Amino acid sequence: MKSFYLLLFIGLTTICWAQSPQITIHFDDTTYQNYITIDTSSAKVWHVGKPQKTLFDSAYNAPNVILTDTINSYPTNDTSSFILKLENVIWSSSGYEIRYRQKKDFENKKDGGIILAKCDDGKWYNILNNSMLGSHCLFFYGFYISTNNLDYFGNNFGFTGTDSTWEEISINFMCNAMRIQNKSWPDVELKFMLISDSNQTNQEGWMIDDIRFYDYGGTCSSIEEFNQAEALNIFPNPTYDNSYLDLSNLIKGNALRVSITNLLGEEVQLSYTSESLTKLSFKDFPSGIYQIMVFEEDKIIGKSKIIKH
Ligand SMILES: [Ca+2]
Ligand SMILES: [Ca+2]
Repeated sequence: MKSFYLLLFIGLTTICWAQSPQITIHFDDTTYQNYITIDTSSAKVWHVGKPQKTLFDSAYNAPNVILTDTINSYPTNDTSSFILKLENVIWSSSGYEIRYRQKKDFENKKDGGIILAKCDDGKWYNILNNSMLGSHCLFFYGFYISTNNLDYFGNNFGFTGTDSTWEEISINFMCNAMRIQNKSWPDVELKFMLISDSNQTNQEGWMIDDIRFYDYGGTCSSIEEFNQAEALNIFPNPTYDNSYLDLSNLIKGNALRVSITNLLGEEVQLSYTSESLTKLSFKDFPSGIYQIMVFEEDKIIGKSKIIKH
C-alpha cells in the first residue's frame, strides 16, 4: 500500500477551508455540462443521475452524481472515462486545488479508477502513478486522500477495492502544473477512467460528486518566466552532502526563496537566503534528482537540477 498524504500542503489546505470554491460541480442541474465531457465512444458507462444501487444509493448532495451507471454494475474490459476541463477560469494564482467526494466498489486489485492529467507535452498521464509526476507535470503537488490509500491494480496505481463511505480527495497543483500547447494560461484537464479486467464480479464501480475548484490567490509565475529563469550553477553536482548554489547574479539585497522539489514535484526543502554563494545540504535526502527553484517574491528567477548520490 502506498500513502500519498502530502503534509506539505496542510498550510495551503488550511487557507482553502477558509474560502469558498470558485467553481462547484454538483451534478444537480445542467451546469456540470460546462466542465464535464463524458466519453461516449465506448460503452456508455458514465451516467449523471440519481444512484439506485445497493451501496451507491444516494448522492453526496442530492439528487445526482456522476457514476459508472446509475443502475447496473460496471462492464468487463472497459476503459470508459469522463473529462473534467476547467478553462477560462481566473489564472492569477500560485496554487490551486480540486477537491471531490467519491465512493468506490471495484474487484480488489483487479479493477479500479485512475485519474489522468493532460501534462506539459499534451499527453495524458496517470497522476496517481507517482513515478509519472515531476517529469511530465512539473509543479504538480500531489494528493491528499482523507481515508484510503491508493493501491496497485493491473499496471496502474489508482483507486481499487470497496469503500462505501464518502471519501474526500484533494488534488493540488500550481498554476503552471499543466503547461500545454504554448498557452499562456493552461486549461486543467483531468480524465477519470474506469479500468476493468475480463472477470465480471457485478460490482458498482465509481461514484463522484461535489467537485470543487479552489484558487488560493497570489501571483502566478508564468511559463515564460520559468523558461527564462536563469540556469544556476550548483557544485559539486552530483553531491553526497553539501553543495553551493551560485546566486551572485541574482542577489540584489532582498532574501530569495530557494525551493527544492523531488521528482514527484513535492517540495522537500524551503529556505531563504541573501548569500551569493548559498550552501544547501542534501545529506538527509534520498538518492535521486532534485529541482532547485529560486524565487524573488512569487517570480521564478533561477533554476537548477542536482543529482544526489
Ligand atoms: Ca450532487
Ligand atoms: Ca473485474
